[in-house]
Amino acid sequence: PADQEISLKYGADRLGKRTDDAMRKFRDNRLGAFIHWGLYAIPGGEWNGKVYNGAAEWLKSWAKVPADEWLKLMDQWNPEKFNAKAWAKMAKKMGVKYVKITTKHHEGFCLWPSKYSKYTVAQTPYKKDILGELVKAYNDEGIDVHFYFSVMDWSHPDYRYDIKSEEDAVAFNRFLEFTDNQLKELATRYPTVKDFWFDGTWDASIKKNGWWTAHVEQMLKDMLPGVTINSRLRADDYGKRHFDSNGHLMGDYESGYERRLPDPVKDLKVTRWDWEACMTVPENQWGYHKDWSLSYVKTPLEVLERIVHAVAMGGNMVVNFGPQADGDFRPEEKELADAIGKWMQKYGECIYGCDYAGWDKQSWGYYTRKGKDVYMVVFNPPYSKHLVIKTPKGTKVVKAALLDGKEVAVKETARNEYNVDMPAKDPEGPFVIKLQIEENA
Ligand code: JFZ
Repeated sequence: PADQEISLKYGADRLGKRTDDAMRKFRDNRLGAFIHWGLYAIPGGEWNGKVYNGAAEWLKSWAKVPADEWLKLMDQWNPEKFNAKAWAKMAKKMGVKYVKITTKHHEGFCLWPSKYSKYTVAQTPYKKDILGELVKAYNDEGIDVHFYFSVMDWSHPDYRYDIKSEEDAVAFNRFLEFTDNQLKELATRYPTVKDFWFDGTWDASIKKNGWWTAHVEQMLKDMLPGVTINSRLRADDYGKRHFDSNGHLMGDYESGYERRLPDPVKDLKVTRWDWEACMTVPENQWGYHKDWSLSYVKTPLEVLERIVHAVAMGGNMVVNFGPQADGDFRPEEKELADAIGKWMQKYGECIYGCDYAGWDKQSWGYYTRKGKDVYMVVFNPPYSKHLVIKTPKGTKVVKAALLDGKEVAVKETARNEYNVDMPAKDPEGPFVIKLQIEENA
């Protein structure tokens, strides 16, 4: 109850989901791609002849490379095969409705010509504004652009991990001002940006400055009406992150699900708020790593299952790509984008604009729902050839059909229990059955 809550200056600004058009678009998009591209793509996980297994975008840290030495990689930044239009076509073909781009990762290198930093694309042999080219190309294909932004910045002398002295406080305040300037610059230069996804906000320095995280959210919302902001930015008065000290989500959507997903039976609480998960294709490589044999690499089918899993629980899924230093994508990523695209082309109706259905999970797969349409997304066809479904009280299934309109038999076997037949022709791979229902029957 509200009267038992503690009062917070920098807690949640709102209870419950946002219902405006911009948020609805964010939610309806459902499938996105992540692009992690920075200097780390050049060494690709190898430094001085040693290959590191850890995430390639963290190589500077694994190999203990000093910032000035790391930033010399800028002299080699010349992605000759980079073609923003080709990237946008690839995304379109994959069926993603939005792309999240690393404007600046922890290393501090900016994909746009920021006037507040020396470490930008403008100071490389390539010179051109990569971010600007991408925003235009994606938008031209009707794809929304979201900005990833790391607050933690290894290139900046004023960054602090903690505030332990007056000197730290002064330096860090300068750093926060620099960050505000960069964010204002991004919002001004690229006003079609739909979302800011903050990262690198876990240090004590930021947790002690919860006011600043609330201020940044407000600042961007004032500049860009409708913009969405992830929960990872925020810390409240007590340094509590994502959810404030009263347990309320801060920002517009939860961004804590990373390389993992909520349990489809036990974690149904996530259906009460908006959330977005993101995933890597190898175990944990966001930036380009030259050796993908060092960890398990998910198959397109496994990626697809995670996409459906997220949507079935009212979340979005963002699949990561780590482009090569030459501006092209590795073959595995091209194949993955193609495979997902082929499936989305055929079955996307059960993803875009869909939400949690509210029906009990069955072992054959997942339900999604759009209005009165309930979709069965079948990953594990049972030997019995009968797909068991259990409907909520008062809900009747009157018809079941494949997305091409071909009906499949559905039989009531008990109260609120049905058997849906497998299609006559083996669909080979995950397929979708659309149910026509009657409620309060
Ligand atoms: C961060 C970055 O450090 C990483 O390089 C990548 O950009 C990823 C998308 O975000 O890594 C995190 C951040 C948060 C969690 C885990 C890894 N988390 O909340 O579990």
